[in-house]
Amino acid sequence: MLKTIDELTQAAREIRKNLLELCSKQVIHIGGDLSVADVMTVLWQYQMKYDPKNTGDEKRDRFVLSKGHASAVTSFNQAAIGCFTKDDVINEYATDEGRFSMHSCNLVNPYVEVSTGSLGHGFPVACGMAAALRQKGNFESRVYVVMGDGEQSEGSVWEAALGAVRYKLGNLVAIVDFNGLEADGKISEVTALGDIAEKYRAFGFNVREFDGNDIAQIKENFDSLPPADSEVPTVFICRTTKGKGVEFMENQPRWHAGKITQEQLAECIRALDGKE
Ligand SMILES: Cc1ncc(C[n+]2csc(CCOP(=O)(O)OP(=O)(O)O)c2C)c(N)n1
Repeated sequence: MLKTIDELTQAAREIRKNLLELCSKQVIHIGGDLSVADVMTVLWQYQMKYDPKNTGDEKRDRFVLSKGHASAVTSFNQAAIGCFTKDDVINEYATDEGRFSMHSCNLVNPYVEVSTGSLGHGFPVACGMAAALRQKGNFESRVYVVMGDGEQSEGSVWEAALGAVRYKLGNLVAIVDFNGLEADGKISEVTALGDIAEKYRAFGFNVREFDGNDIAQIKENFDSLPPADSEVPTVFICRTTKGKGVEFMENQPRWHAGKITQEQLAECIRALDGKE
C-alpha cells in the first residue's frame, strides 16, 4: 500500500492517465471518473483493508460503487493493488467476454462486491452490509460506499440514511462525489440539493466536508475516521470538479461520458505530466 501524499498524488496521476488511455479506445463515464479519481486512489491504494488474494476474508473492508457508472476508475484502482492488470482492463473493457464495462458487475468480476449502475441502489445495499457485519459481531470491517451528487435525488438514498442512523452504523463511510453536475446539467438546476451537509447532519450523520481533489485533505479525513466499532455513520461530502485534470472536460456536462481522439490523448498526457 502507498503511504505518502507524494506517492498518492503520483498514483492518482497514473489513474487519470489510465482512464484517458481507455477513453481513447472506448466510451467511458470520464467526467465522473476523473472527479472521484483522487478519493478512489486514496481509498483503494491507502485506506482500505483489502487483500486481492483473499477476497473472502471476513475481516476485509467492503466497497460499494453506488454511482456504478464510475466503474473504470474503480477497475484501474483495483488493478493498481494487484487484482488484475491495467492492460486487462483496457483490453477487456466492453468486450463480450470481458470483466469490465460501463458499470460494475460482480457476475464477471469477483472483486466487485455488488453489481451497480441503477442509481440509488448501492447505498441501501451498503447499509445492509454494514448492519449485517455488526449483527455478526464483526466490529473491525468498514463499508465504504461512493455516491454521486445527482444520485442524491433518488428517494432510496434518504430511506437508507434514516436506517444507517437507526441501526447505528458507525462502520459505514458514505462518500458523496459532489462535482455539481449530473448527466443533464447542473445539480442546482436539475434537482437542487440545498445544503447537503446540513441535511445529512439533520439525519444524524457525522459529516465531513472537504476538497475531494486534494490528496492531503482526503488522507487526513480517512486518517481521522471514528473507530469502526463506533455508532454514528460518517459521510464525506467531497467537493470535486467533474472532468478534473483535463482542462477541456472540466465542468462540462458534455463530458459526462465520451471518447477522445489520439491527439486529445497526447495533449491530456502532456498536461498531466506538466509539460504544457
Ligand atoms: C435510477 C437511474 N436513473 C438514471 C440513470 C442514468 N444516469 C446515469 S449517470 C447519471 C447522472 C448521475 O449524476 P451523478 O450521480 O452526479 O454522477 P456523476 O456526475 O458524478 O457522474 C444518470 C442520470 C441511472 N443510471 N440510474
